[in-house]
Amino acid sequence: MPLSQLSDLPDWPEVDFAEFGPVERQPLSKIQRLTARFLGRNYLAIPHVTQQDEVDVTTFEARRAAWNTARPEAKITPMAPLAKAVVAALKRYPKFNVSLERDGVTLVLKHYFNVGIAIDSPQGLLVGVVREADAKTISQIGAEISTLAEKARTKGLSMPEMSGGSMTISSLGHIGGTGFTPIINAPEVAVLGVSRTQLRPLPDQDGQLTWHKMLPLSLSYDHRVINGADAARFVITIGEELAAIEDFA
Ligand code: CAO
Repeated sequence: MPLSQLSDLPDWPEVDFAEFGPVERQPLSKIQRLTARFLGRNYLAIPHVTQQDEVDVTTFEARRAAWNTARPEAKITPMAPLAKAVVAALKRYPKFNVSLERDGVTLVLKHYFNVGIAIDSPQGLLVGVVREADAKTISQIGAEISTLAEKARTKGLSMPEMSGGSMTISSLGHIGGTGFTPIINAPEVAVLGVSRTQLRPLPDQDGQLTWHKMLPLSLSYDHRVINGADAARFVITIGEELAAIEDFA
């Protein structure tokens, strides 16, 4: 279709569903209505590409399990270490910690490291922001994510609690999936999707198969600002950073 015809899309189909069987109508919640508008805009306005990869979390998961066994009262899920790993990757690849201004030609380079966390609430999807994640420990970030998630699911989050992110993490790892294509939370330029850790047999140097825990990561990025090679390196860095974590305090 020629570009000039993009605005010449057919009208949304108007269907009498009752013709096919019993139906009922339900309005979207306030949050769903807002999210639908923003997600729709971001999906249409940003040229998304999603880098799909798996990082080896065998060592990371062994250390996390040992930590959680020793301190069941201070259990750590993968989210807070992932936020720390994202901060490290943002430091290494600052072109991910930017926003494109409305003029489309000016980049805002951010010197702060605020990580957004997508939270599934009964009213809809919300993103709570952990500010200054670079200055916080994994435990502190974990506690903050729990507080944000609890608040999002009960009272909802205020605008300041949802604003100012450098980049967002959206995890479906507690449910399942092997990959997905998350939509960028504009004006951020990338979002990290996390799926469920999988056990995979992989050949070692001698060709013997050994079991590895592999974490599927899906990094959607704004291709106006970020190139595929950068995205591939960014995801690999996250794997390296997770593997380097020894202390979950
Ligand atoms: N692989 C395997 N298990 C995982 C995992 C992964 N990638 N990520 C988390 N888990 C496990 C946790 O370790 C925890 O295990 P235990 O019950 O054995 O302790 C369990 O899943 C539940 O984790 P959780 O959901 O309570 O906590 P979390 O820190 O992983 O996530 C939160 C918190 C708020 C991010 C999450 O609950 C949530 O709301 N995610 C939804 C995000 C979403 O809907 N995104 C939208 C996608 S696109 O529309």
